[in-house]
Amino acid sequence: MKNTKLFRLLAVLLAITLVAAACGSDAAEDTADGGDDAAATDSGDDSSGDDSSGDDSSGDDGGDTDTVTVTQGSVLATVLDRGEVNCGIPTSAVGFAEQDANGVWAGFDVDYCHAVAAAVFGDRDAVNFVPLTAAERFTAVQTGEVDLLMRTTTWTQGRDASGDQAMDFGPTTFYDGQQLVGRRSQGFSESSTIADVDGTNVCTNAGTTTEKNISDGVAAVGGSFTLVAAEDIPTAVEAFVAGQCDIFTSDGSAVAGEAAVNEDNADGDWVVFPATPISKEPLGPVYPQNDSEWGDIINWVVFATIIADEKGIDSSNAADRLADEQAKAAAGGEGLDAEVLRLLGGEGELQSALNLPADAFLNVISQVGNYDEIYVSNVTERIGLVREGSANAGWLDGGLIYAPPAR
Ligand SMILES: N[C@@H](CCC(=O)N[C@@H](CS)C(=O)NCC(=O)O)C(=O)O
Repeated sequence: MKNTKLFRLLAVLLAITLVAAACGSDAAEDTADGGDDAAATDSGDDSSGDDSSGDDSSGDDGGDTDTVTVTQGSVLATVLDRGEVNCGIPTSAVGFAEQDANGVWAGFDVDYCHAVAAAVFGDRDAVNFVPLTAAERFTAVQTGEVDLLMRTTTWTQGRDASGDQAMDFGPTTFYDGQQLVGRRSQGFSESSTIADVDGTNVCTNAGTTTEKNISDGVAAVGGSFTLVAAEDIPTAVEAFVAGQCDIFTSDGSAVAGEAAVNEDNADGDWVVFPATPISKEPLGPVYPQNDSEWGDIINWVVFATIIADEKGIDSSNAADRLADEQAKAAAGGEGLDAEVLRLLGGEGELQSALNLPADAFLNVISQVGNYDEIYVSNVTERIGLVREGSANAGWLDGGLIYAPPAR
């Protein structure tokens, strides 16, 4: 940290220019212009046919080819120098990132931005939120516009691979899967399947795995459909509400979130299907490629929230738990939970070894909360999804939320 200038110099030296797949906004603009332009009848191989899909090897987010400057290394030094974390978030995703009338952001992804700020600066508010559409998000990581992307982003092989994409992925914070919503009055029910998509108009947002999955899935059952790709989820839902689409599809959390906030529109007529999602959507942090120092920080902030949850440490008791463990250590160690002591910075150099303050995770938990608090306050209370029985339960409860030990 003392070598801030050196780090910055190195960052400049390491900045390399790559030809990368830009996330074209064409699809979104076309849709905004009139919907039909963006629609493409899907009949198999060329899948969605939307502008954002492209045919590049990078996966689902290509399109036009632009030159972007990719910064590698020294993100921590840059962030410390700036005094805040630039954190990319959804423009609007129920329970994950929503802005109130005063401009204040809240949500599951927003809280993980706060958590990183609390770890680095001891101040959950040392964060600058950068709302990004799905099509914009990866360029923002690759160019260094954001230090961290917490934007309902699915970890895929193509996005993670070195090369054009130039990004790394952290631990999954939310295990999701793609679902669809249709209207009962149009014959859809809980037992509808992907085969029932045949012949329909389907709304979603551009630049997503969502487009690819629905295209692959419908083609695999020999069907075809018309994709209406909007710039963002609210626009896609508006089109569904207006009857321009028979089906709205997205990550299950977004489908459930939109059903929750559109009760009037839904009026009992909306039905989510199929029961088992059509894809795996492991959502989590994304950051610039090849920066182990920064990647380790992001990863261990996430793990700290999970370990705290396992240990029953939350925002109301973290400081007391540290004091208790310190007292036990001072009294000879009887009853001591050494991992809690280490996690909260009361012993050892674990956080210092990450180039963070020793009390970094104490600040994360006190100022933002543990995994369960973050999940419940945003996802359960806003959308109605519970952890119990889902992949987002802790590993001891049959779920997938798991962290390596703080040792
Ligand atoms: N997880 C998928 C979909 C991402 C996505 O765009 N999700 C929606 C719903 S969860 C979203 O965040 N919308 C907010 C927005 O459009 O800003 C991906 O990574 O491609």
